[in-house]
Amino acid sequence: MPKKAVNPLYDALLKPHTQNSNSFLILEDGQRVSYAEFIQLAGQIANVFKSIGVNKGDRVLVKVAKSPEALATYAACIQTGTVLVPLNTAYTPAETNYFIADAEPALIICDPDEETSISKSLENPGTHLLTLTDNCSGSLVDSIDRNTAIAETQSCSADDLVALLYTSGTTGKPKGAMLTHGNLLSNGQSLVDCWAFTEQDVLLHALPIFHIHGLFVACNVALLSGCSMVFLSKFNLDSIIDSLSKASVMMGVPTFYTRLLEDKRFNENLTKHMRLFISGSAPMLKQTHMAFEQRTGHRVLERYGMTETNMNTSNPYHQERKIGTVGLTLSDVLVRIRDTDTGQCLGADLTGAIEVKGPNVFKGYWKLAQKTAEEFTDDGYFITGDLGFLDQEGYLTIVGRHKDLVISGGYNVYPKEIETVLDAIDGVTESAVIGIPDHDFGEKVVAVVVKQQSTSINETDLIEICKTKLAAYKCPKQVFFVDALPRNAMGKVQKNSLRQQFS
Ligand code: MLC
Ligand code: AMP
Repeated sequence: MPKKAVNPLYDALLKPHTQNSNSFLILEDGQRVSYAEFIQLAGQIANVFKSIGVNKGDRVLVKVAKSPEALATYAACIQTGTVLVPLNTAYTPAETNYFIADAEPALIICDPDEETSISKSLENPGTHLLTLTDNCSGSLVDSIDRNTAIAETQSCSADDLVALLYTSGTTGKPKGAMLTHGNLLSNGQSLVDCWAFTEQDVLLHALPIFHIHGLFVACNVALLSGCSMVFLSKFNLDSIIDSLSKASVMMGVPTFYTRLLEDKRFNENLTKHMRLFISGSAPMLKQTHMAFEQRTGHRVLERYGMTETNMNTSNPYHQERKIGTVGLTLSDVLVRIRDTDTGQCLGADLTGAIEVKGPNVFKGYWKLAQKTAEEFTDDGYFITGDLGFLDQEGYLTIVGRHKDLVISGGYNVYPKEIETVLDAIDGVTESAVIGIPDHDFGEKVVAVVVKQQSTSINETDLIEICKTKLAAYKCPKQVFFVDALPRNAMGKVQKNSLRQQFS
């Protein structure tokens, strides 16, 4: 690797901190990892990649618990020009195998418990496999200990890939969204400005690091501003309540906020020193916003993004935060609303399809050129699949989704994927999966099933079978049996009517 190479993300996120002794991560047990130590760790992991021959453009698939080492793997990917493929730890072996086959990683880093099953299913015998636990052990850690940190960085352009994040679709098959150095850098910089982050901030981080929210939005903003993060392994009410006194900013999905509001310990006293609460990944109900403001005096700042686009809009930090909206377009992003039938661009207050253009928008779907083309307009806007309107002042309100999607606790569930599993079960004639309002998760996944007359299969059986094939968060929380699914004249299942019936 050339010593003084240009590497957009390394140069902006990591290089400024090589001698920085300030805390980057504050762990649950009080241990601290300084910026310099974090970069040293990343350099050691980069050396592990180099020693086994994992090179620029190679995919590094990571399915491990949240830890400083897991986060440093992302930094090592930046440094080496390799492409991080982070996976939800909840995925079943079948789901994991799909991602491995599609991403064709040169290196897989997984929990030791999964090592045997993953290695047995590997189609490419040349794939390297290393392990990492949540308490800093495993073969990756052994390799880190044997390797000194390297300082050299791989030369990369803004257009080079740094991550592949899988997101499902209406076809039910997950697609890898290709994100570049330029995408992440431009978005991170916009967010630091928009949310007024400085090195004085301490960000309370309880999100998973396998989605853009916890990984890029949170960590890139921290690295760019030089602030610290209280790095919790997951969302846990007691840990959040204990950690709030150390923090100045918190980021979360709406479920974080509804759960906090249910706890009497969460009050104005606990939050008066905080400067900002940010929410996104799913709609926050007006009543949650209002209850939060009443309890703490803080108005949650809501923003809107997606895996393919990073963040698009945000309520402002200094000006008015309008409840029910996802705010104003970020400085380098274009958002427009188009009529879903005529394709005409719509003016203020008119609802249509939300389309987005800018340096934040991904490069395309991995190995799916045709699918990529279908998701963009001729003039280069990405069709988000969300429906909404811009008001006279430019604030965006999301009113619904054109895509068949359920968002449960901030996780996306694509009904088609669950329906495919249900429909293949003996005794099931057909199924429709919908989201219905849920106090905790915002929406919860339920299935409406037509079963064969001869079968004795019941709700528990169906949920249990789903859990063997799908990550538990995707599985229906309830199953309703009906004689027939309501269909329109075209034969399409009328999910709106099911949602009304079962909500
Ligand atoms: C966990 N479970 C869920 C669930 N999370 N079920 C439905 N929806 C969810 N979100 C299930 C588990 O499978 C398990 O089921 C049971 O609940 C308990 O699991 P847990 O791990 O103890 O759950 P918990 O810790 O309470 O997790 C809830 C949560 C978590 C809200 C803290 O889901 C979470 O951290 N969500 C954040 C997701 C996120 O980061 N989204 C960003 C996407 S990026 P069982 O059956 O085994 O008991 C994006 C773009 C953007 O959208 O704009 O940001
Ligand atoms: P994902 O594909 O996981 O990145 O999820 C992106 C989707 O989450 C978007 O297309 C929206 O439908 C939804 N989303 C993200 N933020 C918000 C928000 N603040 N309000 C409503 N929906 C949101």
